[in-house]
Amino acid sequence: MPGHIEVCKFPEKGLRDKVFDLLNELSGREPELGDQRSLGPMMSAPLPVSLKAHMVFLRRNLNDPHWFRVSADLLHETVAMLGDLLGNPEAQGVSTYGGSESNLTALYALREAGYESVIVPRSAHTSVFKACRVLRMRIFVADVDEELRVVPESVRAIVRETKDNSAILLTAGNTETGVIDDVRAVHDLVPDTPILVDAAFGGLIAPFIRGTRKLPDFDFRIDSVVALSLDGHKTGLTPIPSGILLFGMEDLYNNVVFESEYMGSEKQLSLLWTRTAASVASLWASIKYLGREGFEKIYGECMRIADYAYERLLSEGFSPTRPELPLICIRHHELSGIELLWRLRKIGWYVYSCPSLGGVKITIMPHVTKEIIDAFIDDLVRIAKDIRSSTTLNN
Ligand code: 0PR
Repeated sequence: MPGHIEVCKFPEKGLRDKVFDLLNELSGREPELGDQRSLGPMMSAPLPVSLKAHMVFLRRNLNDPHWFRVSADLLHETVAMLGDLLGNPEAQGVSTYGGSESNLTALYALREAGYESVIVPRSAHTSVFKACRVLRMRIFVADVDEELRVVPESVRAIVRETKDNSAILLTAGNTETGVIDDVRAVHDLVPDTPILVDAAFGGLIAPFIRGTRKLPDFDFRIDSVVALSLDGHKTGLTPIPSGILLFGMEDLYNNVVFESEYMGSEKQLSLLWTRTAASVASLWASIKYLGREGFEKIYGECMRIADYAYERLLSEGFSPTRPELPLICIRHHELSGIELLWRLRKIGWYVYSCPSLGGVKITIMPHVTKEIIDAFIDDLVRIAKDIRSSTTLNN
């Protein structure tokens, strides 16, 4: 049984239909992404229409466009809609499992184009560091400010100092504070260096809340942005897996197009061979179902709740980061973030930390209501009081 350390033999006889009951029992024992108490991950429950699309296209191979023409068309339509949203209707793109595979694929395409190193802010997602390790690319780490946003001058200094042929990778919605790197400021300082944007979190939120608040630019409207990734399973309300990597330059895209002679004359896209079309069908369905109007409504509401959480946390004596996207790192000047985190986890709050700032991270995704936030902050305040009074007693 999962969760037990024991030798598990390959069964002699099948359990037949009993496996259905076993599955029900086992899956009831752990939380689901998008549960009420799931506040850490940048994930929510999928839209029913997206889940349906996922199930329907699960057994279609996106990497065999000869037989699965419809699936291939869904990819092209999804890429076109996202390119339109993000400033380049001509963008080409591939499906990925999610943010990590997008980062790996984008960096691979750049490495093949002759870029042997990459400059990344300290706040880039760990999958970027992992990808560079796999690809044996050198990493130069740029400084970030107190919100963990890249310091553009630090990037320029690295470009000037290094003799390497470097590219830059920036984040639109980083993992710990959710802020968007000022991609335009970096472009203005080093206009000839190509920029990849990891918009796994912000790609499908920022365009929909821009009307009501000022956000840094990060998309293809900036000349040196050559690739941009975003995730359906983070903010497109799809099941996992669902990532899209867009390329603004044909040469880079061609680096992830492969021959597949034995399967016919069609090309293979991206780093995997067999790939379920569920990933794109689910995102295609979410976009068609919601449209711009639907996304604006959903993420407008997430931001309203995030602003509410920010104000209430301030009034309760915490030091939250101001939410640029619906994500907050909560700190307290006297209390350890790690202790808060473990106490919250102990009572069932599925939260993560923001280790660079020593706090607890919450993401206000579409399943998170004001009532959930109030219940969470009530618990947080109680825990903080508890820790403080036990520290006073011990002294
Ligand atoms: N880029 C950024 C900015 C990310 O925050 C992440 C993951 C990735 C790339 C990697 O994406 P994939 O996980 O799709 O490869 N951020 C998620 C988060 O912090 C990771 C995650 C997801 C963690 C689900 C826990 C979890 O239950 O929410």
